[in-house]
Amino acid sequence: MKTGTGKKDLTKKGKELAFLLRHDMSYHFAKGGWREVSDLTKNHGFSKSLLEEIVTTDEKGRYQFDQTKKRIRAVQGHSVEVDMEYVEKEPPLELWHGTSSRFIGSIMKEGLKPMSRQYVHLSSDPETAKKVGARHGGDLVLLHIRSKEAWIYGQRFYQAENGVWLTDPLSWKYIEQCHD
Ligand code: HQG
Repeated sequence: MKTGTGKKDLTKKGKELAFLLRHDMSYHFAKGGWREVSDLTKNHGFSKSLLEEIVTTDEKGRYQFDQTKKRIRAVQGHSVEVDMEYVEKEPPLELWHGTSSRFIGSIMKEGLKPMSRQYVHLSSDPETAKKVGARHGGDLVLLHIRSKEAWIYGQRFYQAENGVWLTDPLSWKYIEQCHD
């Protein structure tokens, strides 16, 4: 007997959930970025079991329930202005950012900007950064970030529950393009 949601449906509802938890300007998110599960079940066609399935199977660990399972949130990636209560954290020596060659001129002039999101997103390994960069099409460019040095000079870093590193706009001074 077939159980659970088909892979295609799960991907579609996952994308819808990403929008509802990161980008939905019509919703007033609670501090921490939480949204009521009851709102998603009553108004957006999610069942509790579907939400559980998305949270547990999401390959990037994008979502999280609170302890009571009455609220759910995305752990990073927001465009809506919400206080995620991230705690500042000392970063490792180096971090990575993958992007498209068409953005490079501007990045090396203006630094990395959050663009439509609340923070600049960085990866702790080059392989992950390459996957992130490949989403943008064009020629992939891998950037090496001297994160510890930036931190020493006052740059703030945070780490989301799924391991993604976040920072405020970052000067080009701490960024180098990798050539392999
Ligand atoms: C670029 C995905 C021009 C930046 C991933 C990036 C990640 C500039 C694009 C997460 C710039 C923004 C975030 C500047 C930055 N001039 N372009 N000054 N500064 N850019 O998608 O980092 O699947 O908002 O290089 O896995 O690609 O959504 O950021 O190419 O963790 O969970 O502007 O999104 O996660 O693109 O990806 P994005 P991102 P999810």
